[in-house]
Amino acid sequence: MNTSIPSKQGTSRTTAQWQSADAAHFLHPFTDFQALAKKGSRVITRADNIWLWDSEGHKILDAMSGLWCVNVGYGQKKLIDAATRQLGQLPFYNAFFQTATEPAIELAELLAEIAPASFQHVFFTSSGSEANDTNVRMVRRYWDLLGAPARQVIISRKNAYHGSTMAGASLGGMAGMHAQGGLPIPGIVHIEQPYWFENAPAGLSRDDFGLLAASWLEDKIREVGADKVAAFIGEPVQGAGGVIVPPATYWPEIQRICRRHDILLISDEVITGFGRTGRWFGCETQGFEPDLMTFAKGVTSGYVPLGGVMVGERVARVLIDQGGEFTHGYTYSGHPVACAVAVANLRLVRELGLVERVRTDVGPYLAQAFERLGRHPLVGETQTCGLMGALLLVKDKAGGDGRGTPFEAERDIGMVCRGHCFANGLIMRAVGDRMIIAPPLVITREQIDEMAALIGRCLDLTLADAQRQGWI
Ligand code: PXG
Repeated sequence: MNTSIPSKQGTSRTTAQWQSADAAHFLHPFTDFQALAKKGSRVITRADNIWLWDSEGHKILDAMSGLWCVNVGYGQKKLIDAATRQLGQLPFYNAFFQTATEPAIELAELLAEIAPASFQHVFFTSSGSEANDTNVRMVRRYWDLLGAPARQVIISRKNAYHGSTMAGASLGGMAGMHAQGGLPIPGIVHIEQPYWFENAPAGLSRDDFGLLAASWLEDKIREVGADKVAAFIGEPVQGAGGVIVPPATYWPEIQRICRRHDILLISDEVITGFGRTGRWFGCETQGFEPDLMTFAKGVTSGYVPLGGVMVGERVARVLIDQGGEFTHGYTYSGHPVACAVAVANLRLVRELGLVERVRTDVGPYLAQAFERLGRHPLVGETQTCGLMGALLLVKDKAGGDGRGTPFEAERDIGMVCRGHCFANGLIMRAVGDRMIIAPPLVITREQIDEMAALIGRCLDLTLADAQRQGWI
């Protein structure tokens, strides 16, 4: 019999005991193992709506929806019931060998219904990374079948995030990731990102910069040779890169360039999918029509792992009509429990009208709140798109050529600010000097006010630190 007495938070060990077992055995993702072992993890024990509680009983506002995924918020009974029901009825069966399960079929049908009309097919994976690996194999297979096997190269962007597998990390443009393990793999090349603050020449309007940044794709296509390029991949709004919303001119021009050179266009919707930007998919908000879409995270609101690729008609027709066997797939492609949760989740998103709510209500409300935060002396620019937002911390708002003077990199001002968020019951991400949020889509206006007040307080504390240290 287990005689240990639960602590007041209802867990069976003290925080120190959890931390010591964690340090002894658990290698965390994207973590300096030694530094974390010394410091000790924060142990999250339960959650409800937009709130988390840690093992010390602290209540925390989760402005990151877990990791950009808990779109319907925590504790949704319909998702819990769907998982429980499916676990009881059929916890697993595969989709290999000419079999299928009911939830996987139902989800494929539902995804085809909510996606833009040209998307009638889906390939399931368990994560966004696996889905992007699928994209690499699928687009190369497509060109092979069309008698153009030389079309192998995939063009992506610096500071993109497309996952952590060999192909996912290669498609991504994170220098720190490429520095480990001999990446990128062959056949993946990168162009500069459409980040106005860092990459726009002085004096250029945002719209003109959007066209310029898109033209870098055409330059790269010419350099590689169009007959060698399979696809271009991008996030409609860069997420992990710092919530970088491109100028409105960017994506339509990217689409024109892809069409001009007959290159497939992949929209990585892992973060932007399922309502985050105020449409079902981010490409709809940004005004382009991709050939393939990567999804994960919000498809189940993160309750269980699931990802996949939505395959548009252009690619689907070739793979289906003249493809023969596509030698690719995972044990958990179409996992019945994951698919059952996804079906319940997407129905709930519909029932609650969350996509519309982001577009017409809480999205614009967040934009206003961020505009006000933009008046803070530390904030150089603010950007939002639906329920994604970024605040750029600068040393001098009026400096530079009007865009603001950045802090010296060694100040790590984003981490200073993130520390204050941690200590004040708010989870925000720091990407360099950009402080970013992506709260659950169920967040209310009152909760946005509460979040903005917390952000304001953390900005004040950060400013006080910077002044005390003589950084400004
Ligand atoms: N594409 C995009 C656009 C993503 O944001 C992936 C692919 C990979 O998905 P999986 O499920 O394999 O993780 C992602 C994941 C961060 C952070 O700190 C972002 C992600 C993952 C982990 C951390 O912002 N995005």
